Amino acid sequence: MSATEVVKLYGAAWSAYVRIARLALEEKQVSYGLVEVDVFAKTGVPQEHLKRHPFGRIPAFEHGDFRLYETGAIVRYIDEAFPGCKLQPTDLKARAKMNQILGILDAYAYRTLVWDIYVERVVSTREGRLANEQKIAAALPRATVCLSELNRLTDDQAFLIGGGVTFADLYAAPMFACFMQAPEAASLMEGFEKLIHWWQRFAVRDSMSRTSP
Ligand SMILES: N[C@@H](CCC(=O)N[C@@H](CS)C(=O)NCC(=O)O)C(=O)O
Repeated sequence: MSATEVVKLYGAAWSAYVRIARLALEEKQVSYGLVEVDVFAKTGVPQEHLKRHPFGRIPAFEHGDFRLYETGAIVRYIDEAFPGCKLQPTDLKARAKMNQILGILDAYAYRTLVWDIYVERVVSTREGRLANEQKIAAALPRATVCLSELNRLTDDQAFLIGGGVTFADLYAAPMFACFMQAPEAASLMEGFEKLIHWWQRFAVRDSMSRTSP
């Protein structure tokens, strides 16, 4: 497969997972097209999208006639198929810590920070519906565990792990871009200085402005 074949990402700009894949493409300077898919359409997930992603999620990815879904598989493929900076540390322990952070973000932080806090507080207001306060209150202690663990695991160098961008930054940044809009974020982040500094540096990166929803 040639690195010059057309790259397409199917999804929506608002999606945190789509943004992770876009950040990988941007950081590797791969040109790609974003094809809009509305997985929350009143008529359900479009049939043609279910052929790309039988679980009806976004993103789905194409490179020439090679198709993939699941963000973890997509970003690893992008990193290995295209030239440019490497997004996975070569050092064994750094790579293990990066993978641990990805696990935390996938399994705990996405649901807690994005759905239970950001969507419930920020998106609900935008859509004119009442926030589910119980859901938010239940999420706060879980959010503290997520933030405290991310703060503990980060090296406090230029990026979350080490001196170069890794998947850890690409996964965390879209989730933080949502979460930090919630008024709850300011007090939840208090004391997590390493994480605060990382976010201040990463939020203004070019790849972040180019993928801003
Ligand atoms: N395990 C999937 C998760 C992707 C995911 O949850 N995407 C969200 C948008 S950020 C989605 O498609 N939500 C639609 C739904 O929940 O029905 C991946 O890693 O790609």
